[in-house]
Amino acid sequence: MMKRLLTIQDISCFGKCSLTASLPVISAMGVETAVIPTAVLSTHTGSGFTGYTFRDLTEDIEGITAHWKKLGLHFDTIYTGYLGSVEQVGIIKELIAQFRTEDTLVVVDPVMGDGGRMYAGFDNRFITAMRSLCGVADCILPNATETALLLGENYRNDLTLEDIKDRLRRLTGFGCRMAIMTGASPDKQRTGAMAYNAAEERFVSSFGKNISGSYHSTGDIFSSVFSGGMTLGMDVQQALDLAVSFTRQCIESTLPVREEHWYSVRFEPCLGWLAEQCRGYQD
Ligand code: PXL
Repeated sequence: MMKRLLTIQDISCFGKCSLTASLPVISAMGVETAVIPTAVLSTHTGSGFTGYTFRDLTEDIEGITAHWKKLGLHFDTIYTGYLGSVEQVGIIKELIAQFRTEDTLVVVDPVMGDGGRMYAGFDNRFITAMRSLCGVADCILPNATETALLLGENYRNDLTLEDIKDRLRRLTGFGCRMAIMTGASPDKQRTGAMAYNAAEERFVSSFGKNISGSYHSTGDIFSSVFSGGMTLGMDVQQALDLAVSFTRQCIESTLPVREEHWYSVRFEPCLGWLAEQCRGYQD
């Protein structure tokens, strides 16, 4: 049986992030992907776009869930990303409780900000709600900015390896089994991700050559590959290595066209490679 993943995030109609990045990426990995859109936006809210439309879809979620319950659908993985409102976070916690079975992996990417700044539209109430969603997850995948927001600390861009380990330990205090810091840079040469498994008290990391600059959508792409990889049965090291390597390739593919492609990364030429890496894991 093909593995099945449900991802819950917005559709930014233009801008290649959240669903319009996750869906092609996870499908290319050979994992069946169902979606619940949390909001529809004309573009993402990142710097460079102003005047975007935003329609919150909170009201639709309970109807979708009720229908799916009648169909008896099962998901191997539930992966949440950008959520549209505080109220929605509670509804999604409920959805997870309803659909989770013993073998379901719940991945929460607490999308709230980057580069030390919170995205437009979020506030302290949202951070509190996101902490409680992190508490029901198996794995959470914050970047350094989201880590600071969740822990109620000031953002720092100079975290050492020991600082990263300290934050990961404290993040698992919310109740999740594993916390993974994405875009983690323990020194100027390397960027990647570091995971802490609280039950085993074990760290796993994957770093590649640092590429300077900030690239929109790479968090969503990283979380998608990690979630897809875990769904296929990779271990954490394999899923992290694949996510780090694919994300780096997407950035490298964007560098020559960065001026006109500032709003996201050019992931499309890299999908064939990703599919190839996953072939051996499919049933
Ligand atoms: O890539 C994260 C993300 C997802 N969805 C929306 C966003 C952003 C980041 O800016 O604005 C709508």
